[in-house]
Amino acid sequence: MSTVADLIVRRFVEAGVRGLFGMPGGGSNLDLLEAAARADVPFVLAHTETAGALMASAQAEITRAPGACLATLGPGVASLANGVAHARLDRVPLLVVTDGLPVAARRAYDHQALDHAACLAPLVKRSLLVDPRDGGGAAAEAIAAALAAPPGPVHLDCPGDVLAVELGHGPTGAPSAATRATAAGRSADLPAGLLASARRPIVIAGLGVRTASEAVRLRTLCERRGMPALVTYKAKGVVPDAHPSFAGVFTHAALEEPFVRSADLIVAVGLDPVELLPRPWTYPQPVVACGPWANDGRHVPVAAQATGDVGDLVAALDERLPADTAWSASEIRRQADGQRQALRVEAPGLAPYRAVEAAARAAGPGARVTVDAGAHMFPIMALWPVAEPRQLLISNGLSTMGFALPAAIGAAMLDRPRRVVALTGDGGLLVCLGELSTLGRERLPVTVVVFSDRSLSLIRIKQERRGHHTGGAALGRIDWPALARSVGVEGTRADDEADLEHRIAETMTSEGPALVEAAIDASAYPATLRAVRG
Ligand SMILES: Cc1ncc(C[n+]2csc(CCOP(=O)(O)OP(=O)(O)O)c2C)c(N)n1
Ligand SMILES: [Mg+2]
Repeated sequence: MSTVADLIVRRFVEAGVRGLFGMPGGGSNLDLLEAAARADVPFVLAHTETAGALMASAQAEITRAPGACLATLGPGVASLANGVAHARLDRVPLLVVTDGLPVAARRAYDHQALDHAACLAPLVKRSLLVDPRDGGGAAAEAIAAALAAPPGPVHLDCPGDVLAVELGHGPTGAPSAATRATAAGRSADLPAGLLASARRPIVIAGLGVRTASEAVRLRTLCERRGMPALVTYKAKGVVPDAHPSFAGVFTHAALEEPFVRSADLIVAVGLDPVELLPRPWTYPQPVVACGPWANDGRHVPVAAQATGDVGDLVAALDERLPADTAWSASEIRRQADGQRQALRVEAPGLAPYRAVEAAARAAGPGARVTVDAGAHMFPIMALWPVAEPRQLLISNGLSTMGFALPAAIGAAMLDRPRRVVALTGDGGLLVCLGELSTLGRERLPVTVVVFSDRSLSLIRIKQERRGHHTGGAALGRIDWPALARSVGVEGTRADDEADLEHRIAETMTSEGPALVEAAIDASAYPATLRAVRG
């Protein structure tokens, strides 16, 4: 005899869910855990609900199927907020299952009682209350809503007594569609005349174009006509850094601006303005946009746009763009090299860019990598070469700290032999420090590289620019290797480039988790930030 919990888990598995993450409470969460164990769905105990949501989101980004996390009632729901916010603004299909008081008690008591749907309302696409009579309908509905373009988080609230209800052998609702359905690309909306008359068109690829086959089509489109492509942070790898059309990263900042201005048409493919810095769009060139969902034009005004299957739309662009463009290969290479060179800011000690390049050499081209928010992110995003979409994971719509380690844990759970490198600031690692213990406990193949500067450097720079005191940005002394070892993670520290490369390379062949502290010299960051953002 199966229960409502079994049915929910079955629906999740049919949709491609590969694990369950979070901090359980004592009600319906426990029925879900039992059902997950019966179905061989691994559960990973996280130490904050937000970290659980980030682990699940990383899996969803990689598999493109939904991720799943759970939380208890009241404090669990409140503690989910930042992880669910990431799924919302980074367009991740996440299923968020919460516990609750039994149905009859819901309105009778105040202890731990919060209005779950209201707490999560600004963050989720939908909130559904699970009712045992609906035969699993809520789970199927949640999956469909999470995957619908643009993908995002959906909440399933499970009162304490509903998941253990036995279903008998009666109807169990229709199975959910396991894959996302994307409407065929409406290529008729792409303006043939505007596209055909371009002499210097550029592509800006964003988070909406991230399947391997879409990426191949887009690269071919650019290659054929010698057309440059910039990628947003979440689209790193769509056009690989080593590709002849690669012209650098696009964050809507000073670094790429002169190059973008030298184009006569901007072709935005899967570009979602959620990834762009909040500055007015001042480019005068027409923007032709295409992607799986529409651009509302508030931030990036579009001359024309088409939505639907990105592969279809890229094929339509291929028919409409001129066979040849006025770009030269050396011009594109100069731009990509120039961007990298601008980020190579020296410092008397271990310059952050040197730490990034040493880590990238040690990790090798195939490593999956996760990146946190902070000053260290700038040289990483410009200098870490990425060959495939979703090989590098970052929170960029939300840009939250405390992302890299939980995301690396979720990613490592998917294909264990493949090592994941988590690149994080010291402040960001402190935000999710409990997950170092998760890493040690689960013995996952993750190398955490801590850009250790005892400071919230990005904030400190902004304080200095204003002539403010910098006290609030200083971190206390931390013995990172000792801290790592205390929770079962191998820990070492490196003070120079060669030592860092060697120590990271050593971890790449070990089986268990490791942390390498890179003692970087943060004095390079003010010039780095100026180079990127002006
Ligand atoms: C949850 C969260 N809180 C605050 C911020 C604002 N913020 C962005 S970067 C940063 C400092 C990051 O410090 P650290 O991780 O040490 O990286 P560093 O800048 O030193 O490289 C802060 C506080 C944020 N993005 N996310
Ligand atoms: Mg720091």
